[in-house]
Amino acid sequence: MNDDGLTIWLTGLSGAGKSTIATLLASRLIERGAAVEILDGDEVRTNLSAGLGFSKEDRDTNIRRIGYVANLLTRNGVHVIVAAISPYRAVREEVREKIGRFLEVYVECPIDVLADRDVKGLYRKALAGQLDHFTGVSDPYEAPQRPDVRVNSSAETVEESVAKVLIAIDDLGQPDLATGTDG
Ligand code: ADX
Repeated sequence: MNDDGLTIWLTGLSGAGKSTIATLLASRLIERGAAVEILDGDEVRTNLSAGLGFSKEDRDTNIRRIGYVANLLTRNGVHVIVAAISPYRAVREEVREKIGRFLEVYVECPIDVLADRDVKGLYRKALAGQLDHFTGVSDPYEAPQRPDVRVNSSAETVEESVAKVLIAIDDLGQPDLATGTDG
């Protein structure tokens, strides 16, 4: 593994598996000798973004803050794994352009599966009309159109999803292979 940092940005609905994938991916990268940090939406919102809500403006602010920290770490050789819904395409593109070494991973899961799992009980409330601005039910989610990696937690295991991300990371680090040259 080379010494360049990288931001691996997991976007997807609440409960889709972003944090679970982030945790296993972090272990795999640490095993390979990388310096790794996870920036998880739920945790960021209890400190760096404490006080922010779920309006478009507050979510965009949250994503810009996460992007700012991810950029600082990435340029110092850290592999940063972001796990945040990040529902708006424009601000995702903005942070991608700032950071440069960036992989966008779309963590997909059908909404009916999420509503069945409903670990936090939020889907039930949102579907009953008791929770405004809940992503995917009463608030928008702009899915990536060309993510670098697409994983699906209703169709594959966490191990399989993480393996896909690791392949994409390896492809980034091997430009000769990616361009098909053999020099
Ligand atoms: S983001 O939109 O700004 O990227 P973030 O990932 O930080 O969101 O936080 C999402 C978490 O906040 C969810 O996993 C869920 O636990 C909680 N949450 C509370 N209210 C909402 C809501 N209205 N929409 C989405 N998530 C919510």
